[in-house]
Amino acid sequence: MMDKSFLSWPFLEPRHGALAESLHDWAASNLAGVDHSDTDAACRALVAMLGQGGWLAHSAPGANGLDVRTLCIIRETLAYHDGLADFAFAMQGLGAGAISLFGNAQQRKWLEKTRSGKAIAAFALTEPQSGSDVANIALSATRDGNSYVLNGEKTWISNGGIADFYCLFARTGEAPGARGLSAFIVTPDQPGFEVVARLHSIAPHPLAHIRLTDCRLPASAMIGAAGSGFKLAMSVLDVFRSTVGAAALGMARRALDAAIDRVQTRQISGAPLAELQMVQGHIADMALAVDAAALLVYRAAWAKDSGAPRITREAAMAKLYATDHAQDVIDRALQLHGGAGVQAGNICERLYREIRALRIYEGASDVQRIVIARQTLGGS
Ligand code: COS
Repeated sequence: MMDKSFLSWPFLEPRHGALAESLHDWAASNLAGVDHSDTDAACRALVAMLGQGGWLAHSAPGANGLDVRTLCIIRETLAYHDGLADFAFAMQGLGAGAISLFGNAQQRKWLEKTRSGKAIAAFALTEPQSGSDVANIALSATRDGNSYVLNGEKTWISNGGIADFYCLFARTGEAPGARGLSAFIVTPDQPGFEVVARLHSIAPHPLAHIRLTDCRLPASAMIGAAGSGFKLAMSVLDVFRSTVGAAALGMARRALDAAIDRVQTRQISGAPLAELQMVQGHIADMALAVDAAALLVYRAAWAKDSGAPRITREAAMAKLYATDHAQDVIDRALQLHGGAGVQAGNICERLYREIRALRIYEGASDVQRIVIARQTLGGS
C-alpha cells in the first residue's frame, strides 16, 4: 500500500491530498482493464478516459492557472498505476504547454480539446542533430508574406503519428543560436507534413520521426513573439521537468511497495527475506531515495506555484534526483524478486523498462547537471 504521508507535508494543500485519493481510486478501478497490445489505440483510449474522468482538465490551465503541484500529484499517481496512462496525461500538458503559457485567445481554443481528451497534443523540439542542444535547432521557418514555410525534420516526437497538433520549434533566424527560434502550431493535415517513421522503444508509446517539406503555415500559427522560441521552450520545460520527477517518484513508490510485499512474504532458510540485514539495508536505501525525491519534486512544484518566476535549478534537481534514484530503487526491487523480477509481465520488469526513458527525455540527466552547475556557479 502506497505511503501517502507526504500528502500532509507543508508543500501541499488539502485539495492536493483529496485529488490524490480520488485519482488513486479512479486509477485502481479504470486502468487495469486497458488493453496495451496496440500502443496507439491504448494511448487514444487513455486520453479519452482521462478526459472523461476530468483529469485532463488539470493538464492545461483554465480559470485557476497551471498548478504544478496538481500536475505532479496526477503524474505520480498515474505512474504508480500505469506508465502509459502517465505518458498520455503528461503529453497533453507538455504539448499544450506553450499555448497554456503564451498562446493567444484563438490558439487557446485548442486547450478546450486537450482538456476534454478530444484532441491529442505533441511537443516537437528534438531533431536528428539537436536534442540536448536546443539552440542548434535547424528546421527552418522562412517568412513569406503572411505565411511561414517550414523545412526540416523532428525526431523522437512523443504522440508523433497520433497527435492532432504539434507545438513545433523552428529556426526563424532573428539572431543566431537561441535567439533565432520560434514556436508554431502545426496540424498533420497541413500539406508538406509527413510522418516518415514510427519508432519503437523499450516501454512502447507512440513515437515518430516527422518531416516538413515546404509546409506553409499562416503567420498566426506562431505562439508568442518571433525569436522567443528558446525561452518559451525552456519555460515550458521548467514546469514539466518537475513533473517528470513526479512520474519517476510514482514508479519508485510502486517498486518499493512491490519489494516490501516480496521480502515480507518470500521465505529463505525458514524466515522471511525481510529478516536479513542486507535486505533491510536495501529497503532503507530505497525508502530514503523515495522520500528525498518527493521532497525535491514538491519543493520545485511549490516554488513555482508560490510565484517564483523561474525554477530552473529546482526543477533540474528534482528531475535528476528522482529519475536516477527511481532507476536504482526499481533495480533493487527487481533484484529482490529474483528470477520472477525479470519475467515478462512482472511489475518490476515493467517498471524497469518504463523508468529508463525518463532519464533521457525533457533534458537528459547530464543536461540537468549542466543546469544545476551553471546556476550554482552563478550563470543563467
Ligand atoms: N527560462 C527562461 N529563459 C531561459 C531559461 C529558462 N529555463 N534557460 C535559459 N534561458 C535563457 C537564458 O537566460 C538566455 O537568455 P539571454 O540570451 O537573454 O541571456 C537564453 O535563454 C539562452 O540560454 P543559455 O545560454 O543557457 O542556452 P544554452 O544553449 O547554453 O542551453 C541548456 C542551455 C543545455 C540548458 C538547454 O539547451 C536545455 O535545457 N537543453 C535540454 C533540452 C531538452 O530538454 N531536450 C529534450 C527534448 S524535449 S523531450
